[in-house]
Amino acid sequence: MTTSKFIPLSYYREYPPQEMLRRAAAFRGDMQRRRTLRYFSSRPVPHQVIEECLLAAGSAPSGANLQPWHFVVVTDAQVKRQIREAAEREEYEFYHGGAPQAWLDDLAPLGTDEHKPYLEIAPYLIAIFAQNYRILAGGRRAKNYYVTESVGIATGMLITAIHHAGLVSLTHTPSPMGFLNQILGRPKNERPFLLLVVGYPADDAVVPDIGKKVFQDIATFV
Ligand code: IYR
Repeated sequence: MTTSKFIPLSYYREYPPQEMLRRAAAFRGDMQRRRTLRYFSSRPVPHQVIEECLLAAGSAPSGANLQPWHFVVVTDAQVKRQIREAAEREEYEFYHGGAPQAWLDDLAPLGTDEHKPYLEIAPYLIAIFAQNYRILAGGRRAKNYYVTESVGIATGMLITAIHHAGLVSLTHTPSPMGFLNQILGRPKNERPFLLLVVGYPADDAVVPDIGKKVFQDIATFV
């Protein structure tokens, strides 16, 4: 058994209650301005910004701190085209008989279809992979824990970091997305989790006129 080593909690910051409330409310307001976008500009975004956002995502909590994620940042036009073509093939199936009518009805307010031009227009596609298991130094497999929860939390933090930086994103989930392993050369232990499209909004970007649930419908104090 390895013995654990502990160090003092030196990074924590407490705020006086009023300041705490001001911060919480300001953050809430800022988060409520985030919108998922489907209309991107091709304007370049500095690599360093994306790197900072990925480091923020990488600070997420994870099962046994095994950090079972890998982020592939795609900027190459050729690779983006391959991803768009593969995604649109899958999406065509989805929108033309693959998806049950009830699902298509639920999606109607979003105005989505099989056309995904933003996969080539946006400066960055971030393919997020979940590592279902680990390969140890000797080649043996070892378990990861709470993989979906861990990668979901990291992805949420990435979306938050991207918004905080002043960029927009789209959580895109072509299904199935096994083609991402093939195109991006990722190993068998990695399962494509989500494709995040990142950049500036197009000048004429629009968003669906939809809202979020009110507090009483999302939370209960007991
Ligand atoms: N993956 C498809 C369909 C889709 C599904 C859900 I659930 C959404 O919230 C949005 C879209 C697509 O990207 O069009």
